Amino acid sequence: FDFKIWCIAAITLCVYSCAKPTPQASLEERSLIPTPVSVQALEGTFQITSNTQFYIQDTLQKTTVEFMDKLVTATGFNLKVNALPSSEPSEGVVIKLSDQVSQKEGYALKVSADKLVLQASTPAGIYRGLQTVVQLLPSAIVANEESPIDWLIPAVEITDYPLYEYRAAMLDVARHFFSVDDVKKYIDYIAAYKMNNLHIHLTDDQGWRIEIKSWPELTGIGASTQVGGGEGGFYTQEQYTEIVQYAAQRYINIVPEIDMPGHTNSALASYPELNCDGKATEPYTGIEVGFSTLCIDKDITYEFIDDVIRELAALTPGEYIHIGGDESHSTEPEDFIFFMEKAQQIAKDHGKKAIGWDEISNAELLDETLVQFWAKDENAKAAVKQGNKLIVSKAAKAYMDMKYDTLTPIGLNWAGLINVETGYDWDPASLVEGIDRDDIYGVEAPLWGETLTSMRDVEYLMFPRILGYAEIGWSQDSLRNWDTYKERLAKQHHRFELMDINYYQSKEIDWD
Ligand code: TNX
Repeated sequence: FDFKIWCIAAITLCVYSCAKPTPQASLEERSLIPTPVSVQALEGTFQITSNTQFYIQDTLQKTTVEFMDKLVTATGFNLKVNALPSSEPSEGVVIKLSDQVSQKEGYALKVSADKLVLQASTPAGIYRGLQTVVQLLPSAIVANEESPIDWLIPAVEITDYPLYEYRAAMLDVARHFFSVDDVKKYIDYIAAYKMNNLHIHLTDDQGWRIEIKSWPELTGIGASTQVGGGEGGFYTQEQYTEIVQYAAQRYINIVPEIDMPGHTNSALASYPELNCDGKATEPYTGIEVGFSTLCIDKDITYEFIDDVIRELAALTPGEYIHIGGDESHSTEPEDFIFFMEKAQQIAKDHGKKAIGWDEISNAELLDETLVQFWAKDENAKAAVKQGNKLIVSKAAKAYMDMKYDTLTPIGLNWAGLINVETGYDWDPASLVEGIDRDDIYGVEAPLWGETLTSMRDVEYLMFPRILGYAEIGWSQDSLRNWDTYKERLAKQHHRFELMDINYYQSKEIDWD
């Protein structure tokens, strides 16, 4: 009799467990971009079900809310978030701060069959780690709707931290204006790949895009045009603050740029007194550069930039304000130097450090000024010689507005064509002789907007190259390799499609 019961029990057990094995996922089915410092595959698979318990440290509720929302939307599960108990639970998802991770944005992730533990020493590190968790989940996690699939995460142990402190993209909202919602979308895109700064090019010849209360015509007149003659637009100070806050929730800092003394026609058209001849210029809707300059000899010029930087600094929590300095072909060289030295000091007076395009290293740099290397090796070297650090954005490698190939319908080609491989396969620390990793603060991929009239256009030039720039900034150079990157990138297109991203389907990639 006992034997019979034992048999029945054994058979029942077997029927249940053999007929319904826990589904498995393997790490090969997923792809991580940027590639982490260390990834160790483990046995087993973690499954998120409607019963999975989430234990999240109190102070991390805000950091994890976007992730939890995504998870609830995609799984359709009514997931529960619990406080983190003092003795760590033996199963479920645990997200907590811990001093076991030392790097500021680093994180440690351990996934086993029963448990997922994500830890970091800062909320930013947790946020970066969550982007890895999203990539370890099935692609359907990024969809804005429920999918009835098994939510599997392959068991793995990951330690990770960034190579460069500053990893950024730039959006030019001056040549064509982009709305607050568009900018938020752009922020979401770069946040997914662990970038931590968004540089917004707020002013140029064709448009002034930020409200400055002490100089209202900047937006009254200066904002009313764009390339091709459209109606332009600008952000009110409240809207700018909304962008800053949206970015901050994703641990992204905003670097606002007021480009000067060139690229200033929109200001010169708004206020006659800023012109040396006292006459306002006409609004400009073409795409030439180098024809405009603030009047270097007038006191009012410095009152103007003092007001602009004061108001902008008050709205900007980050350490940096970008003061431009590129292509000032209508400014005398000595005037340019005089002006850029003053502009750095004005930024400093308002508690900010300056960033300037590489021409700025012709001037005497303040110790904390960063130089954005886009054009000339000599300028980059001159900056390093002065002891200043670089943001590397070399146009021929990192300009997302360059066409991929001759058939690309939008974009420019003055710095050459940048296909996916060219955009990925370079090292910022070996571009210029004598410039090493220690001279480099970070990497930025600018997207200039002369030819971009919609978010579809933005997406087309951004995807997939942005993933490569994110990896260049984050991943150890010794772990980067075009052949393996290409395979990882090939797996990402399902996500682009689920998000309705208008990506460039490069023939260089065997899209899975
Ligand atoms: C050069 S890059 C510029 C921009 C243009 C861009 C187009 C830089 C600092 N200046 O004014 O928009 O080329 O690629």
